Amino acid sequence: MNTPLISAGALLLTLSFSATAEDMPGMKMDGMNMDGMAMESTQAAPTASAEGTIKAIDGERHTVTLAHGPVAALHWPPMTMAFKTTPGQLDGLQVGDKVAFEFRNGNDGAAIMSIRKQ
Ligand SMILES: [Cu+2]
Repeated sequence: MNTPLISAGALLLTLSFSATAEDMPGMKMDGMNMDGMAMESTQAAPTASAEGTIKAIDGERHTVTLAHGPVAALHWPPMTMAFKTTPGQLDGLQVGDKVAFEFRNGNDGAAIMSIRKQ
């Protein structure tokens, strides 16, 4: 009679992992090359969230420039700055959109973890 419970638990774990992977479309899990190491340092940085307005989108460099409000978690004042993105994160978004987003501020810059239109 325990089997259904165990299966449900395993399913929940699987779903959790799937959700995490979807949040980070470009994430490679091998961690053995330079990209993997860079990702790892970014991943270790704390996640912060903020709201802002899209000022520019650079499809070649995969960055989005956001005029964002204060970020209390990082003691940041409001400012305009570029964030790294992964392919697909900006689908459906355009300059002028007001957005809410989460990012990690790693050693090599700030990277968007998730972003959505408000
Ligand atoms: Cu900033």
